[in-house]
Amino acid sequence: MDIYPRGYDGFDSFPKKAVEMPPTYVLVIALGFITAAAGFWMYMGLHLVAPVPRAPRPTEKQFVSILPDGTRSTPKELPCWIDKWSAEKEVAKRKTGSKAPTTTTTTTTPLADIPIDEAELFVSVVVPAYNEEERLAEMLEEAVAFLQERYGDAHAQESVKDENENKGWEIIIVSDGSTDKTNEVALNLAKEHQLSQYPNPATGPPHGSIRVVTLEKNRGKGGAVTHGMRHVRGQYVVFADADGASRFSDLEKLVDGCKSVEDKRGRGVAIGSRAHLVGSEAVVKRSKLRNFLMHSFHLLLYLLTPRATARIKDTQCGFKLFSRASLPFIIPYMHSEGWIFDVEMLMLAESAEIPMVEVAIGWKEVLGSKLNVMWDSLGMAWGLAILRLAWGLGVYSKE
Ligand SMILES: Nc1nc2c(ncn2[C@@H]2O[C@H](COP(=O)(O)OP(=O)(O)OP(=O)(O)O)[C@@H](O)[C@H]2O)c(=O)[nH]1
Ligand SMILES: [Mg+2]
Repeated sequence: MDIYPRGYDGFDSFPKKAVEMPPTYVLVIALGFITAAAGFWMYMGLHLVAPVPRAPRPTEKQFVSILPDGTRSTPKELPCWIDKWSAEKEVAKRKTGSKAPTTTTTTTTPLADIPIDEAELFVSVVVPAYNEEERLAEMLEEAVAFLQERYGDAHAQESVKDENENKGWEIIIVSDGSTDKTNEVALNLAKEHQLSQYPNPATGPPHGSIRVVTLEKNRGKGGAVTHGMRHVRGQYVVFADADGASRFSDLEKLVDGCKSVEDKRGRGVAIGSRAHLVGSEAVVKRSKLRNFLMHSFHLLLYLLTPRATARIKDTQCGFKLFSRASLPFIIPYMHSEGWIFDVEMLMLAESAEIPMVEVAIGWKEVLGSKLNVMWDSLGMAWGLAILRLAWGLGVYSKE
């Protein structure tokens, strides 16, 4: 049976008269509304997805080291330049009623001039370590041997310090919620070195050249490095991977590079770079996928980051050095917990007009990488986009 009226061919429009379009100005207003709503929800969404670093827990502000008698210390309070600096900044803000510095005006605002505690030693090394019982000891051996030879005992007699003020070092190992024997390995090594290889100080503060800090819960490399850098005592601060991939003695090159670019306020950043190794056996031997992802990431960086950061050839190298004066312009404003934190550090340095220099360093492939090439690359691309948007749209600020 035919259920449609006679003459209906299935393509009739209803109503039969032509559809009237609204006037153009209505369309423009509607489009404006839709764009504003999309922008609003994107902005709100950004608030939800942009990482917010968790506050350190009380035990995370403590360290364990080896005492002169070879026993393990009880947990002791870590010095924390940033707490004091933040408190002073708050007071200054309230007094002057001035606004906190914003990205490009940082160098001219008085708040930015609040100094941090003076350095107590020449160089601090921050080592993020997540389940590194296998790889850490070798890295520490190399680092301690170099530091001790080049920068001497952290507790050297005053006269030795006077001779050469580039004296004293510390290593802060930030065990990032490790579930293996990372802490044991670090403390055992501290014990061996402090008791056998080098003389105990007759007087002065107890040994503490290697400090082990434990994060209760895994944060990610960025979180661990940032945490360690809140507690450094050095005039220069370098972070280095626990796998010992970078040649540790190149630290001296980083120090020299940093000194050569420092501004009048002593601010400078030296970035270890493996860019000169592209094309070498170590890089060529990597899988095609890894090299492809590396190039894609470089392109993304070039497109998404501001000029000075975009010019850096190797943003991801785990060997970067900061002068102490640079720290208050970078560390308090860090958000990234994962692998993309290096880029945030460089963007912050750039926004505060801190001079940066890339320094070629030696580097070797070390087995046991924790990087999942596919997933971590996607995570980094996502992290970079969020980071850029969050800084660009004011979700992150230097308040
Ligand atoms: N704190 C923390 N550190 C991590 C985490 N994953 C890796 N690391 C540390 O980051 C550093 C570098 O890790 P690797 O696994 O060597 O990764 P990578 O050097 O970027 O990659 P490769 O070039 O393949 O070696 C090491 O010191 C690790 O212990 C993590 O979840 N948390
Ligand atoms: Mg590595």
